Amino acid sequence: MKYFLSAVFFFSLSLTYTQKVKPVLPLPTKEQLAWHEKEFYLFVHFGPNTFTDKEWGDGKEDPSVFNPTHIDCDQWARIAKQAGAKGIILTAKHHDGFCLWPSKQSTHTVRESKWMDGKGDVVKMLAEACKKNGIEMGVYISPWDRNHPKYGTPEYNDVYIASMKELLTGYGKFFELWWDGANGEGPNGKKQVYDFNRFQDSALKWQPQLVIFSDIGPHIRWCGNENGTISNTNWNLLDTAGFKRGHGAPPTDTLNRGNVNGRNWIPAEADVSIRPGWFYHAKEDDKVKSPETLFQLYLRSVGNGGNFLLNVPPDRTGRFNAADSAALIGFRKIREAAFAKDLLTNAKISSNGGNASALSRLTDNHVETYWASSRKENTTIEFELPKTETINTVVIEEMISLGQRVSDFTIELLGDRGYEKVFTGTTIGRKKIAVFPLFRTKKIRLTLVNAKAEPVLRSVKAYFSARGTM
Ligand code: FUL
Repeated sequence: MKYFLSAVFFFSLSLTYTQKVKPVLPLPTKEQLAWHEKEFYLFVHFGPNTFTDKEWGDGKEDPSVFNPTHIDCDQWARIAKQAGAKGIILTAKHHDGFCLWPSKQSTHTVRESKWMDGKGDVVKMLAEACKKNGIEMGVYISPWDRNHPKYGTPEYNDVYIASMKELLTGYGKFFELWWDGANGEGPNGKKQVYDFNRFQDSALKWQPQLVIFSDIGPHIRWCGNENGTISNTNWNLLDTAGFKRGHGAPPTDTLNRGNVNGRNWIPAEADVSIRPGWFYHAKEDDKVKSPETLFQLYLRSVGNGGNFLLNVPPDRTGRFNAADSAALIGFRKIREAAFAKDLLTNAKISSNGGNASALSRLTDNHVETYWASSRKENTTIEFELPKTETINTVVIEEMISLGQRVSDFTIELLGDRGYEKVFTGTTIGRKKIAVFPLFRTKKIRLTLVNAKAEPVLRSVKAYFSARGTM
């Protein structure tokens, strides 16, 4: 009998667990889903510019300028880990063409520098440090190369692919490959016609799990600005037919919001530097963003359903500067305090959207479980807290493995004069962090006003955080 009952229990569990839901296309790949879960990771701009005080080197710099005195990639990875970042994307090659590894395709590399008598390899050092600290690594390989003599000729495409091959086959797995759209002139005064299709096919042949970033994907899109902010309305979908990288890309506003009925799943990544510049400049030591500013950027990137790529440039010693490290740790502390205690854990939940027995899936803290509404419009979900609480933050997640659906929602809180609307939102997607003025309440009503199909939510959480809105 006992076994029978537990069998019934598990059968009904799996029924609610696997509510039959028709996916809304397009869907993310499993690599994209894994990328969404990363939320926040670091960018590291490092190279000759660090030593010449430039943002864009011209490729004519003497390689011996690259000479960090105390390089410590383990410190980068350790601080990244302590800050809660899930990985580091390194400028293996920036526009100056200087390779941070001893590439056979170039004579402008660490090998030609005085650093470690030309025997150093920053890519290798960082790959080992990331592995040791349990975070992942990605590479930015600038297609624009202001040093390579072949730039501007068809052969440069072969050179680019050969350099990619060295990186993608020599240093273990990377999680992301980063391409910007810059296409300026090379040392011969010529512009290159990049063979991006061949670049892409080759990269995926060597590392099929890679997600590739550029302004139009194929896997991850630029969010259209370098301020680290994504629009409140953010579809993970984009139409790319007829568009090109760089100048031929869709308007930045479209990149920021995505296309509601876009044909491809290409979510937004928000890149920004912790300082005004991408590379280290001593004169910017007092311009490092504060932990509070970083948190506000997190709310406007991850909190609008995208990922947050935060650049932290090592200084001339080859270490993160103390000011940057302190800001990163402060940022972590604010996040921890803001999301310390989910006040919905023991809430009573009801809805007009059916499937009452599965509603607890919304607060069960399991990433694979979800609740699907039976109605396309005006689903209301009410959460009754065990006692009156002060709250100012609600975090909602859609089950994006089944497609992105919700286009309009509201949050109301029960006060002395009945329900009061505290937040009007549009899309949810991977995550929406809704922040509003402090409010004492015992009941929260979430209304999914409109959606492309019956909404499917992964979770709803509520918090009190002593932080204001931007
Ligand atoms: C841009 C580059 O031109 C900047 O120098 C920087 O690397 C930024 C992240 O991407 O395309």
